[in-house]
Amino acid sequence: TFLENVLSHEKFLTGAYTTKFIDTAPELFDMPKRQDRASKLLNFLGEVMVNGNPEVAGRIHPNHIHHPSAPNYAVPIGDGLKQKLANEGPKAVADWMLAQDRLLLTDTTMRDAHQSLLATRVRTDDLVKIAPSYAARLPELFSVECWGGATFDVAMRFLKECPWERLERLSAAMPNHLTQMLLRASNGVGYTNYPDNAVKYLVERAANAGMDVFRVFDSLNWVENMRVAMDAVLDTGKMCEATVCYTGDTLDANRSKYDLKYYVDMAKELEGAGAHILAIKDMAGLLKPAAATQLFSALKNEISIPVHFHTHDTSGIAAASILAAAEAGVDAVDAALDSMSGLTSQANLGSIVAALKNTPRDTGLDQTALRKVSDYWEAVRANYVGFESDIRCGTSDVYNHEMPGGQYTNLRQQARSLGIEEHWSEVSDAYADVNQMFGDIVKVTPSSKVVGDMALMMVTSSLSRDDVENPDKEIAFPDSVVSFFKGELGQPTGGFPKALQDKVLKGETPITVRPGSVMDPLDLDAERKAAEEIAGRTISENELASYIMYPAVFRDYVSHQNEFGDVTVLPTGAFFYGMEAGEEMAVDIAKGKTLFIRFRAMSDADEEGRRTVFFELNGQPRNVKITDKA
Ligand code: 3PY
Ligand code: ZN
Repeated sequence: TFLENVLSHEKFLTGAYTTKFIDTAPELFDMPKRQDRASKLLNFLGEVMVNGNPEVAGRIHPNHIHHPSAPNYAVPIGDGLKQKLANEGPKAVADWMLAQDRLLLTDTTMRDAHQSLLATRVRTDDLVKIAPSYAARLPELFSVECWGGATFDVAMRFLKECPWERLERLSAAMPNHLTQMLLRASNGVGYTNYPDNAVKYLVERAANAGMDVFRVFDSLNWVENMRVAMDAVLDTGKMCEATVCYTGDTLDANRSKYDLKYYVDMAKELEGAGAHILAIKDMAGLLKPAAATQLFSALKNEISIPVHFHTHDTSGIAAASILAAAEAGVDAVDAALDSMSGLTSQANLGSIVAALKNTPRDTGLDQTALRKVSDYWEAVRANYVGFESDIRCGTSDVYNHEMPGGQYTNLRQQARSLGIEEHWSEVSDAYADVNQMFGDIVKVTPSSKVVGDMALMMVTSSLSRDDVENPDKEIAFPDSVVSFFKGELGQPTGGFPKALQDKVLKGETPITVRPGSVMDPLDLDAERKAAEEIAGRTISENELASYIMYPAVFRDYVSHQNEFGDVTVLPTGAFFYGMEAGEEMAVDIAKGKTLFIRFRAMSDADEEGRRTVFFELNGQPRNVKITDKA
């Protein structure tokens, strides 16, 4: 009620009100909206407690819910590279990188590490809570990778969160740090080519929401297909980190398609296209230490922009390649905080810092602060146990199948759901066969999905490579494979294997030009109208970008939001698993507006199958009725 609002108002409680209080505090009147938000949240919690959150159905639940808290600190936050970029521009940041003796580090914990270990499920609440510690205690980091890749899609699809709010909140909470994202060039943050103006719109919105460093890659290393995204980044004044994806083995003379010259030539082409930084993206973790020495020495000789190395620890020896790269003069590397490192994730950041201590490439990072932040992630990770894979150790099999770290656990999960997990070694062999059959291609989202789909199909249908290549044997190729051979992801190095392409396309003519060049531009006004129709309200420019990337996911997301409100405000334990009887939590639904929610009890189902869930909301009893679907 109005009176309650007055009595609980911050100004009233602290005595900081005058006779004009009511006129100057319009929020006193927003009762229906506030009620409404509270009711929606209680309905969501009731749903989770009666029927379970479908996102964790059938998954292991944590033994007990952790309440991770960020370490205390009292350090003023000074200016950092974010200010340098804003004030002096991207070239100045690149020059600064080149002038450093120390090895620069990007922390990937907020993006790739949880994408690769926990199916990308880490929620905004867990990310934002630790962000101030990054700002205060880890100012020496080069950047914080916290957005893009699969996070955009998963935030909306599974976590019912707005990816844009995540970015804006992280950027605000780390005002000194460069934020970094992974952008799949013309595939945006999706799995397929988008029209050029859609890619440009996404990049503009991201820059506007606080994104600083755009790592741009193409899933077939086709530079032609990277220019639209690169130019869009260059136009925003932010940093364009153009990427060479690493595959094969430069040490192996029999894998000559991807030799040292191939990588150096592509790097030069990207430098010529205006990149501020060059990334070597070793998404599967195939770059061996001796090859790293060779590659980074060559790159440091041949190009004049800083070089940034990204790899995965699937083999268990990523750190050896990182230290070799450091020795060879690489400017920056990616790593994940200790408790989120290893296996299909990045190498251990704290250990790299320790290994380089008191050497010419000493990173300058505070080891105590790193340990504290890692402790936080350890507690966070425990709440996501249901999304862990059961991989326990590094595997040299990665040099055989060459699966990206972000795909490996995913594909294993898919194999499990198809009932062929015991045949995993067949899947990994099929994956390697498909790669050769498709002409030895770069495998990274979305080309990796094409190879994965085909490999699963072959194992579930007991097809060999000979069967697939046999012109007389009818094969029902997966849609992604047909699209790949049509040229819809672009052109692979060395072209498509002709005979197989003919067989897949059954006479249809593939395109050989850049897919974006034959797509009509999106009519943004029409898209907006369609999205607003779906949402039943006006939408923001950022939401328009969400809709453009994922129309169907956006529809489900806004419908969830209309029913339950903004569930991002809930702590992770409550979001996935509900509350314990007697438990109380404080939920900040807006600045200065906190709900105190206590769960008291739940009734048996009545004759209509409905349970009553008894809560206290700010001390007052509140019940919701939820249909038990069991
Ligand atoms: C992604 O595109 O999401 C990746 O992580 C590729 O490595
Ligand atoms: Zn990666």
